[in-house]
Parts: sequence; C-alpha cells; structure tokens
Amino acid sequence: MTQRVAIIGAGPSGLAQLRAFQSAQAKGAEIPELVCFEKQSDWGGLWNYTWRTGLDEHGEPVHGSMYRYLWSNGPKECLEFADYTFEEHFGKPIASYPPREVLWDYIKGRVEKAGVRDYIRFNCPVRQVTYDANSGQFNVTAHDHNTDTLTTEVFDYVICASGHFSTPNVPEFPGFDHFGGRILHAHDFRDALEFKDKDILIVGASYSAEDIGSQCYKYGARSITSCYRSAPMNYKWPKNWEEKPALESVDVDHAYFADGSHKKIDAIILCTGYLHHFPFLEESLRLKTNNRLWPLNLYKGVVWEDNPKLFYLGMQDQWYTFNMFDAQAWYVRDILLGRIPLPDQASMRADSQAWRERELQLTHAKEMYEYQGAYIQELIEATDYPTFDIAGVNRTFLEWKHHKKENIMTFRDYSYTSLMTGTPSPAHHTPWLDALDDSMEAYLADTPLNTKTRKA
Ligand code: FAD
Ligand code: NA7
Repeated sequence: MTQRVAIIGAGPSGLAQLRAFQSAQAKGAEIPELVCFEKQSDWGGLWNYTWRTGLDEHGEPVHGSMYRYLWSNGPKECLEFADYTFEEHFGKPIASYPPREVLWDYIKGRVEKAGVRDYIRFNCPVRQVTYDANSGQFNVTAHDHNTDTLTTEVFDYVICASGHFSTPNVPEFPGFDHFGGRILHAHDFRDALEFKDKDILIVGASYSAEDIGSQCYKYGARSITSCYRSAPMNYKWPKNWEEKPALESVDVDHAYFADGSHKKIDAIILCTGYLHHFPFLEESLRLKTNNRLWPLNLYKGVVWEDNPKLFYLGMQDQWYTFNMFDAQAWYVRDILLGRIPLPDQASMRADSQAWRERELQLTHAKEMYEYQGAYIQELIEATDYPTFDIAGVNRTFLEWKHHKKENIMTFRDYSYTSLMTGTPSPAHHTPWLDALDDSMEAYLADTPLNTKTRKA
C-alpha cells in the first residue's frame, strides 16, 4: 500500500519538502502520497504578508510576523536556492537585499514551476497529531475551514514545518498595566508609519529590534530608544536613537532603565523573540527548545529521535534559511525513500550531543554561521541536492557583518556575487534609506520609479 506523508505548513520549509519529492519523482522515483496542510489561504509562510493581527478570518491565531516595508535582512546570495536561482526567476541579475514581496515571488516561482500546489490543502490548520503505537501510524486531525469540517486521517509519516517565529514571547514589566500608550510585540507590528513623530521604546537586542527600530527611523519616528537584557547591539545609531541597558519599569509615559536613567515614550514594541509552539502535537512528539543553533532530540537537526517517523524542518535559529530548509528537506525525503538508513536511537542521540557540544563552544558570529554551514554541507553530501559554495556563503555573511558594523542604515546598499551563478548583483537604484516604496515593481525597475522617496 502507498505510504502517506503529512506535511504541516506550506512556508519555505514545507515547500522545500514538496519540491524535494517532486524532484525525485521527475528523475523516475516512486514517491509516497503527500498531503500538505496549510492554515493560511496561500503559500509562502511568513513571506505571505497579512495586514491582520490577533485572530484571522477563521478565528485562528494569525501566523504572519512580517510587516510592510520589510527588506531582506541578509544578502539574498546567502539564501539562494541551489536548484532555482534568482537570475532564472527574474530573468536578470537583481540587487542583493530584496523587499518581502520580491522574495515571496521568488519562493513561489520555484514551486509553481514544480507544479506542487495541488498537494496543498489551504485554510486547513492541523488541530491534533497523535501516534498509535499499535498500528505504527499517526492520526492527523485538521479543520477544513473551506467546509467547516474536522477530519482525522491516518499517515505513516509526519513532517512538521510550521515555523517558529510566529508565537510571540511576551514578557511583562512593572507598570505595563498603567502605561498610557500602545504596547505591542514585534509579531503584531505592521506599519512603521503608525509611529511617525512618536518616541518609541524597543525592548530586545536582536534582528527584530534592529530592523523594526530602523524601519521606524526610516519612516519618521521622533526618537528610538532600544534596551537590552544581555548585551547591546552596538551599532552606530543615528542621532535620535539611543541604546540603554535593561528596562526596569514604566509609568504612564516614561521608561526607567537599569542605569538609573529614564526617557519619555509614546509606545513600546517588544522585540523579545518567539516561542517554539506546537499545540497540535501530542506531548511525546513535541519539540521543546529555545531559539538556538542545535535544538536537542533532532538527529541531523530533523529526525525526532523518540519516534523517527516524525520530522521537523527549519527549527534552528537561522543564519542560513532557504537553502538550509532545502538541505533538510532533501535529507528527510531520502530517509523516507529508503536511501538513507537511520542508526539506532543511542547513536542518533550521541550524534546530536556531539553537535550540541560544538554549539556550546561557539562565541563569535563567524563561528556560528560556519557551524551552520558545516551542518548543511553534511546534509547535502548525503543527497542529490546540488552542491554549492558554502565557504563562499560564509564569506558573504562576513562581508555583510562588516557592512552592518560600518553603518546599520546603509548595509543594504551593498551588493554581492551569486554563489550559484557567479554573476555579480547590480547595485540597487536607490539607497535603502531613501526607498520608501518597497513594491516589487519599484525594486525591479532599472531606475527609480516616480514614487515616494524619503526626499520627495
Ligand atoms: P514559516 O515561514 O513560519 O511557515 C510556516 C507555515 O506553517 C505557515 O505558512 C503557517 O501558516 C503554517 N502553519 C503553522 N501552523 C500550522 C498548522 N497548525 N496547520 C497548518 N499549517 C500551519 N529569513 C531570511 O532568510 N531573510 C529575512 O530577511 C528574514 N526576515 C524575517 C523577518 C521576520 C519578521 C521573521 C519573523 C522571520 C524572518 N526570516 C527571514 C526567517 C524566516 O523564519 C524564514 O525566512 C522562513 O519564513 C521560515 O520558513 P518556515 O517554512 O520554516 O516557517
Ligand atoms: P531573537 O533573535 O530570538 O531575539 C530575541 C531578543 O529578545 C534577544 O535580544 C533577547 O535578549 C530578547 N529578550 C527575550 N526575552 C527578553 C526579556 N524578558 N527582556 C528583555 N529582552 C528579552 O528574536 P528576533 O525576533 O529578534 O528575531 C527572530 C527572527 O525574526 C530572525 O530570524 C530574523 O530574521 C527575524 P537576550 O539576548 O536573550 O538577552
């Protein structure tokens, strides 16, 4: 009987899985029956922008954490698919830091070409996954909002690709219940124009903090104050951006910091990260981890060691993204196709533990992306995913880090060379800080369109 595989989520990770199977099939392999459950009405995961916050049209928690005017926070040369280049998709080389809509288009291009959309059931959140030890199969219950019906189906394998930057980690600080302005988490941030002429406080010191603060600066916030728990971001901030140590408390319109200083503020944006959250998985199947490079209990970063019929994609903290999801998806595919044998549980645990111990030794960013690169290299060597220049990607990450250090407001004006095609990317026609129009049309034009710019 044909084996059945459930894939949860049609974001970049779930789509990589569909593409991996389709590519094997195109080379003559017999593939299992695939069902991809997607709770949103379209594919692309976080890259599928929604204006909604809170609950969606069906009463489901909104998955989207992306906001208007989001541009890639790393060079596109570091995330390029090895089997579908930017040049193939856009028909010409394009600049290195595309806005969200452009990356979404690229993600969609590959899976449209592969013709895998029919595997996906949209508007179908998975509600529950349980494992039946007697049958050795999973029961997967999904809510089909198209027909408002709950159905349970049996699967031999489950691949969880539901993302982990969607359920906000929301700390509370003394005085929050009396604060007079808006308090929101980065997950609910949508449009920096809301904060034009406002004094904003950003809590956190990672990617969301630096990028949402930069968006607010770009679109006219009066002042930005960011504060950190462990370490400052330490970029050269513009004049109206000040970095403070830990937030201690707030009152109606002021924030108080660990160094005894205080500041008047109109709004608080909590850029405090996300939780790995899998309410639909039964306890024995649920990954529990913080956001880190090597979550435990996942052999090769993907196989659930307690039950190797369950797989997770994309659960690591991410330097590499799309091509790492690909490496993982090809690897999982080849386990399911019987091409990669799994060792016993003790050996899987020992292998993971060794990666964890290496992870614990990492102190600098360079070591961290090299570590993730080495992990990807190991996966792609085991499959037919096209090999690519990981050392070259690491060098691009290094340049990117230098450009950020040089000036956090101009790093997106640089361009790099594709590690897949060897083609240098052109410079963008407008400096990022001046480019207020983030539409695909404006980005792909050879010269600035006659639309909004900062100086206009
Ligand atoms: P997701 O994109 O989160 O997709 C998961 C999918 O699973 C979604 O479609 C969701 O609807 C679906 N799903 C969830 N639960 C269920 C369920 N119960 N049933 C059915 N479907 C479900 N990466 C970069 O490379 N460059 C960037 O510039 C960048 N910027 C980012 C900015 C923000 C604000 C955030 C939050 C992340 C950013 N990322 C960036 C990282 C991002 O995690 C990856 O690019 C990528 O989207 C991860 O893909 P994924 O498929 O693993 O998860
Ligand atoms: P990250 O990278 O997980 O960072 C979370 C940040 O939030 C980090 O600086 C944490 O500080 C900080 N944090 C967490 N809890 C608290 C509390 N209680 N108080 C103060 N600060 C806190 O999440 P991001 O949202 O920035 O990035 C996630 C993805 O989105 C990323 O891949 C990007 O591409 C976009 P810590 O350093 O732990 O002290």
